[in-house]
Amino acid sequence: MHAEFIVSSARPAAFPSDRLPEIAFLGRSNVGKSSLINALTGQKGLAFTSNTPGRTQTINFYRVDGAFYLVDLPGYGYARVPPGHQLEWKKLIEEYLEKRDTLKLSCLILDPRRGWMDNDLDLKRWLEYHGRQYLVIATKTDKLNQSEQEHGLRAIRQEGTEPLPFSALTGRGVREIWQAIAKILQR
Ligand SMILES: Nc1nc2c(ncn2[C@@H]2O[C@H](COP(=O)(O)OP(=O)(O)O)[C@@H](O)[C@H]2O)c(=O)[nH]1
Ligand SMILES: [Mg+2]
Repeated sequence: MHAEFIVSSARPAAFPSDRLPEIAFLGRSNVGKSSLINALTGQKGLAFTSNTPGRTQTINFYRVDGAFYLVDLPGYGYARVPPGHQLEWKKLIEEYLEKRDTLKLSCLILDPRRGWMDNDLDLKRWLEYHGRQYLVIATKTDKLNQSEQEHGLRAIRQEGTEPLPFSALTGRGVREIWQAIAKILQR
């Protein structure tokens, strides 16, 4: 598999226009979106990861095998971002999620230590309202012991979705996520 960075932009006019299918990754700042993309592709430096969240207000497109895109969306819910930026974030994300007709699947990434936060739930309801297909991923499971994991996953199920357990550190869940993506791309 070969993945390559294509473009980072906040302007829809600059997004790829080759109409390949897209798989988007959504979640709070610092939840682990970029790490997940790196783990999926097996390319550590592909998506930019950082400990200073809330910086990226652009949408990053990575093309895999010239066949489809993995799309890293800007994170939300970072308290230190000024309110004006949160509005910009909302506009950018909602426009992408609502209008992008090449979007086939949205992966909503949660931290099972925190479970559903208000912004996550807003996004989940938004995706459902707009009839968008989505997959919930519980990441950083390596940070939890067995009973903490069970507790965290159970709390996520309360909202009627089965989370897919993942760890960028151990590679747990990589195969299952690819299976879910392959199923969508086959249609
Ligand atoms: N232990 C552990 N740390 C992770 C995992 N995924 C991400 N991280 C760390 O969490 C921080 C934020 O990750 P990043 O991918 O940049 O999050 P993003 O803001 O959602 O793109 C980084 O320090 C990562 O190394 C994981 O599965 N396990
Ligand atoms: Mg990131």
